[in-house]
Order: sequence, then structure tokens, then C-alpha cells
Amino acid sequence: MNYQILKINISDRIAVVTVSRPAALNALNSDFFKEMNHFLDDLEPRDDVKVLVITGEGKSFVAGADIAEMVNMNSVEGSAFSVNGQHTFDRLENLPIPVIAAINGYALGGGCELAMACDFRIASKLAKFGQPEMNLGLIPGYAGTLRLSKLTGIGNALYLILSADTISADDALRIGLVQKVTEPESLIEETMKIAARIAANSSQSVPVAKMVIRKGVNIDLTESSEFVASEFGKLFDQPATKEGMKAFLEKRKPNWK
Ligand code: DAK
Repeated sequence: MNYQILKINISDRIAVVTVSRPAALNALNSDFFKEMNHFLDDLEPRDDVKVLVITGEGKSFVAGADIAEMVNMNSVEGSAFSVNGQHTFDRLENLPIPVIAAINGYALGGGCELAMACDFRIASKLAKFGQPEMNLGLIPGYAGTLRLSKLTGIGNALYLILSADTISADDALRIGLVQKVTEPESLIEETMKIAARIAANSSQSVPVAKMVIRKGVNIDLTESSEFVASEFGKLFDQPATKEGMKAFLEKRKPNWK
């Protein structure tokens, strides 16, 4: 595919996708969703990519769904736009490999929802977060209502969505919306260091850990404990698990191959 909006760079087992439509502050339009789904179709069968990083070009991560595209939609088109977006964000959340959002600037509306569909978020000090849909007579349409409540608690979700206030990266860190704040110029470097550490871990246990955490929050403790025990047990049949423990006992670095 000839990508017009996404810039894709894959090296050293890490894929970096940059949303690049700076004239519209990287607002999400139908072409973005087509390109992201095409990229995910290509990525899913690959076993040489261990971490995906998503960032934005210019002063914005993503300033929301494309208002110019949404303005003339009727309810059927609006609903389809929402379902398409939800499906794409669910694919990111359900990818076996970890997905990190490197948030360089505005993460508003659908942009904040995109960041929340990632597994965790690293933000530049200059980043701004918010769900300003109320200003447009809308509500968050890409499952942001649920993800924001789960990540930050229902009080913070109600505050941010009902007030449409924009908050700083430091405030986003304080409420658990982001996990780390960096100087603007070191955002990508810091993110890549974390991505590289993850990529260097066992590619058998990383996806299992992600899956167990992701599924575990949606089931009760008893069911979750049984599920974790079963997935934990399965790892013992994996050569990488034996190698990791042997390497510790032999006081050397594991060789995951
Ligand atoms: N869509 C389209 N264009 C956008 C945009 C957006 N979300 N955000 C910015 N732009 C465009 C501006 O129109 C402007 O274009 P030109 O006038 O130059 O042609 C260009 O980007 C630069 O923007 P500004 O001139 O406004 O730049 P500033 O630095 O002055 O301001 C800003 C930056 C981020 C504070 C401001 O641009 C802004 O407030 N943008 C809108 C942010 C926003 O409201 N985002 C939420 C969008 S609503 C649903 C499905 C999905 C959704 C909801 C429901 N269902 C169907 C149920 C999702 C909704 C949203 O995400």
C-alpha cells in the first residue's frame, strides 16, 4: 500500500508508526483507519517485530477524529465511523506484542482514545490531554468512556469528559493516564529505550503477560487466578522459560534464541 498518512519504520525488532497529517494536527480520518488496518494486516503475521510504537508528527500526537469529515455525517455514517474506529483500536489493544504511545503533543478526543488503546503511554512535557467532544455536542466514540474510567477511575473520567477540560502531561501522569513524562527532545529516545528493553525479553513470556493482564481486568479474581495459573503453567513447556531460569542460576544473560 502507498501510505499517505502513516510513516512506518521497522528496525531492530521495533516498529514505529508516525501519524503524519500535520496540517490537520494528525486528525483521524477514514484514510487513517484504512492505512492503520492495512498496516496491522501486515504486522500481525510477522514474528520479527516485538514492539510497536505510535507517535505523531509536529506539535500534535492526534487532535481527535477529523471534524471536517464528521460534520456532514448522518447517524448511520456516524455510527459506522465509530464502529470502524473501535474495531481498529481494539486490534491495537489485542495485538500480542506491546504497543506504546509516544505522545509528543495534543492527544485530544479520538487522539486520547488512540493513546488509551495502546498498552502504556510516554508523554513529552508539552503533551496535552483531553476529551473535548462535549464542545462539539458529541461524546467520545471510540470506547474512550470505558478506557478512561478504567485507567484513571470514574471520577477523573467524568471530570474530563463532562468538563471537556484539557490537562497537562504532569496532570495526566498524576491520574495514571500516562506512565512517564520526558523532556520534549528526549521523548523518542526514552521510548525507544523502553521498547528495546521489552524487545530483548523472552518473546514467549511478553505476549502471555500482556494477554493475562488485558484479560485479567475483565474477569473476577477467582477466574483470573485460575487463568493466570494455567498460562503460567504453559510457559514451563517453553524452552525460553527453562533458558531464562537456567541463565539466572548459571549467572549469565539468557539467550532467548
Ligand atoms: N479535525 C479536523 N481538523 C482539525 C482538528 C480535528 N480534530 N484539530 C485541528 N484541526 C485543524 C484545524 O482546523 C486547522 O486547520 P486549518 O484551519 O489550518 O485548515 C489546523 O488543524 C490547525 O489547527 P488550529 O489552527 O486550531 O491550531 P491551534 O494550535 O490554534 O489549536 C487545538 C490546536 C488542538 C487546540 C485546536 O486545533 C483544537 O481545538 N482542535 C480540535 C480538538 C478537538 O475538538 N478534538 C476532538 C475532536 S472530536 C464518534 C466517533 C468519534 C468521536 C466521537 C463520536 N461517534 C460516531 C459516536 C470522536 C470525536 C473527536 O475526536
